[in-house]
Amino acid sequence: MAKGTPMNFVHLFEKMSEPLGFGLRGGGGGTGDAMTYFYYQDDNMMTQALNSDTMRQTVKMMRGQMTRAKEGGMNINMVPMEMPSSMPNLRLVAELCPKNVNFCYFHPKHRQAFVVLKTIFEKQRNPDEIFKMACACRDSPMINAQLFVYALCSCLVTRRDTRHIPIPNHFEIMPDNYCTSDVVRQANKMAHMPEMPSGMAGNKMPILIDQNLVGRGTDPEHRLWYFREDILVNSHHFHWHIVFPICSPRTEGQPGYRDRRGELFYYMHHAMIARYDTERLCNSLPRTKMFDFNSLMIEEGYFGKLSSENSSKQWGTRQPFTKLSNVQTVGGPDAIGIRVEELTRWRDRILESIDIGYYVKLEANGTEKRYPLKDLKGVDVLGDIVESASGLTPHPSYYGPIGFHNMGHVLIAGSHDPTGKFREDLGVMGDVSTAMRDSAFYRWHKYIDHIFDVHKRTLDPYQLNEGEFPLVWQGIEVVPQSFYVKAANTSTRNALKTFWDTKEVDLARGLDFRRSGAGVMKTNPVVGMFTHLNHAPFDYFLKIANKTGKPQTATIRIFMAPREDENGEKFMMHEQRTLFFEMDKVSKQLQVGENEIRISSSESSVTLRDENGSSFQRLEKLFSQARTQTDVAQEAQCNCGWPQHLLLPRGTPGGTDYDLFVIVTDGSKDRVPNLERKTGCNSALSFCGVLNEKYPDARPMGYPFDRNLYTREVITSISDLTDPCLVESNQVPVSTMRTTSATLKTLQS
Ligand SMILES: [Cu+2]
Repeated sequence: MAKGTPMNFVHLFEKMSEPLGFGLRGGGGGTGDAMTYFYYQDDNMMTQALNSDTMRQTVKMMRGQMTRAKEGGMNINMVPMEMPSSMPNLRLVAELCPKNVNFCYFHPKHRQAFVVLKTIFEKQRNPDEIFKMACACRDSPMINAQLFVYALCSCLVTRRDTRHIPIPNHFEIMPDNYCTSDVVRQANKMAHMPEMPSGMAGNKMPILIDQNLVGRGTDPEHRLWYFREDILVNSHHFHWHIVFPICSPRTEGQPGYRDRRGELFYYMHHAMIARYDTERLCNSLPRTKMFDFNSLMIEEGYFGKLSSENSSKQWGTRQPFTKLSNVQTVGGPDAIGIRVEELTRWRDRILESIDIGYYVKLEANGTEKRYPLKDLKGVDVLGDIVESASGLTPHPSYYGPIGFHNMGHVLIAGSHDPTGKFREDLGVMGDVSTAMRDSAFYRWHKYIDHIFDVHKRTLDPYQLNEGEFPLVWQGIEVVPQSFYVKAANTSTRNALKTFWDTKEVDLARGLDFRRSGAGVMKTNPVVGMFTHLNHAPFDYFLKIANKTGKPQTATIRIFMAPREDENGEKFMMHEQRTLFFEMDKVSKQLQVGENEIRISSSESSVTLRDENGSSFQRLEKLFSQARTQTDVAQEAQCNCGWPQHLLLPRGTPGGTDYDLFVIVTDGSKDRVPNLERKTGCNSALSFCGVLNEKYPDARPMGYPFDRNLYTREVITSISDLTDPCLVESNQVPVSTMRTTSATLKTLQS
C-alpha cells in the first residue's frame, strides 16, 4: 500500500522536473542502504499523470529494469503510487498557474493556485491519503512543479498529523532559485560526468557558488552582497512564509490556525530590517531609506542572473531609478492587473485606522463594524491587514484583497516590464525564496516596518514599575557589571570575531532528469560551495540576584544594536530602539541569592540549531539509523530560523562598538497556558513559534523595544547601562575573495 512515511514524502521532493517513475531516489544514508523507486500501480493512473508516449515508455522500461535489479539483490524500496479515492479537477490550478511558468508566491494568480492546491492536500484524511494525492498531482500536466513544492511543504508543516515529516532544504529542492544560472549549468554538466576512481578528485571538485558576481564594487550597495545573496537567509524567508501561509484561518481552533501570525509577520520582518541596517552601518553605508511614495522610485537596480529551470526563462531584472507604474500584463490567464493608485489608497486607509485607533471589519452578515486597534491584540490584526490575503484581512475591499505588502512586492517585481510588452518574467521580488536578494526588498519592508512603528507609538510607553508590563521585576536584578560575552578559547571579554567561511551544498537532488547511464541507478552528489560570513561561537555570562526569598523562573532576553549612527554620533534611545534585534531568549530557574548564568550563542532562540540539519543526505542518514519514525521527527528541523552564521554583524577590521542589552522578566507571567512542548519541529522559537501551538511568550513580541520606553529620568541611552561589545572583523577584502575560496578548494582536494 502507498504509505505516507516521512522517507517517501522526502523523496517526492527530489528531482522535481523528472517524473517519479524515471529512476531511483535517495540513497544518501550510506553504501548498501535502500533506495526508493516509485511505480504506478495501474496504467490508468500513469496515463493521467504522464501526457507523452515517450515518458510512459520510459517509465515502463524503468519499472522493468528496477524489478530485475531488485530480484538481482539490489536493495530497492518499491513504493506503489495509487489513485486517490477521488481525484479533483485540477484545471483551475492549471489556469491560474500553468505548468511551465516560473511560479511566484506573490503573483496574485499563482497565490490563488497555491491556496487551491494546498486545500486539496489539506482535505485528505491522513498522511497516507495526502501521499496518494501528492503522487497523483506531482507529475500531472496540470501541476506546476514549483507550485507543488510550495503547496505540499506548506500542508505538511501546518498539519498536526504530519508534523513528524521533515522538509528537505528548499535550496536543494530548487537550487535554481538560489544559485545563478552558470552554477546550475555547471552542476548539470558535472552530474553527467562518470565517477572517477576514489582518490582522484578530478571532475568532482566543488562548484564555486560565487554570489559576489551579481555586481561590482563600484556600486556601494554591492558591499552587502554576502547578506542579501546568502542561501540560508533566503531559505529562511521561504520557510517562514510556508509555515505562516497566506491562507491560514483567522479563527482560533480551526485546523492550520497560527497563533499571533500577524504580529509575527511584523516582528520577524522588523528583526530582518534592524539586522540589515546594522550590517549597512558597519559597511559604511547609511541605514536603508524607506520606499518613497512621492517619487515612486526604486533607486537601486538588480540583476540577479537567476533563471528558472521550470520556465527556462530568466528572472526579471531592474535598472536603477525605475519608477513604479501599474502592472497590467496581457496574454495568458495568469495575467496581472494591479494599479499604483490602489496601493496608495490602501496605505491611506491603514494609516488612518492607526490614527483613529480603530479598524473596520466586514461582518458575516455584510455590515461593517469598528474594533479597537489600540490594544494588545491590535498589532496582530494590523499584521493581517498589512500583509493580507482575502482570508486574513478583516475587510478585503477596504484594506485590499491581495494585501498592501504583497501588492508592493508585485509592483516592484513587475516594474521592469509593467505591461508585459517584452514577455518578461517577474523579478525576484515576486517570490519569497528570492526577494531578499534585491535591495528593493529592504526599502519596501522599511516602509512596512514604519507603519507598524506608527501604530506602536500610539501605545502607552513601557514604564519602570507601572503599566501592564513593567520593566523592573521587584526583588530580582542583574548584578551591575556582571553581564558580558566571551568567545570560546579567548580571555578577552566583549570582543567577538567574524570571518569568511564556506559551506557545501548538494545540488544534484534538484537537477533535471537527464541522468547518465550510471545516474539511473544512483545520483552522485554534485557539491556546490558558497562563501558566507561566520563568527567564533561565544557565551553570554551574567549574574542575577534573587532577593524574593523563593525560587523563581526567569525569562532572559538579550538584544543587540549598533551604538553609533552613519555620522559616528551615538544613537539617542528613541532612534536606537528600532535597531535592537533579538539575540536570544531563554528560560532559567533562579535560586534564592546570586545565580551565575551562562548561555551559549549556538543555541540562540532566533537561529537554526543545525544549518545542515535538513539536507536530503542528512535526512536519509537519519531514516536509515532511526528505530522509529518519531526518532527522525525529534531530530528533524523545519528550517525556519535565521542562519546561525549571520547572528553577528560583520563589524570592521578595527572593531565596531555595539550595545548588548539584557532584561530579565518574570517567567510565571511570560508563560503561556496549555502550551504543549512536544514538537516535531525544532525551529527558532522566537521567529517561528511552536507548530500548531500558542506562541511561547505572553509578552508583546520584541519587548521591551517594540514600544517607546519611559525615558524621562532613567533610561536616556541604553549605552549608559552597558559595556559596549566590540565586534572585530578579520576578513580579507572582498576583492581577494576568489583567491580565498580557491585556496580552500585546493586544501580540500
Ligand atoms: Cu516576507
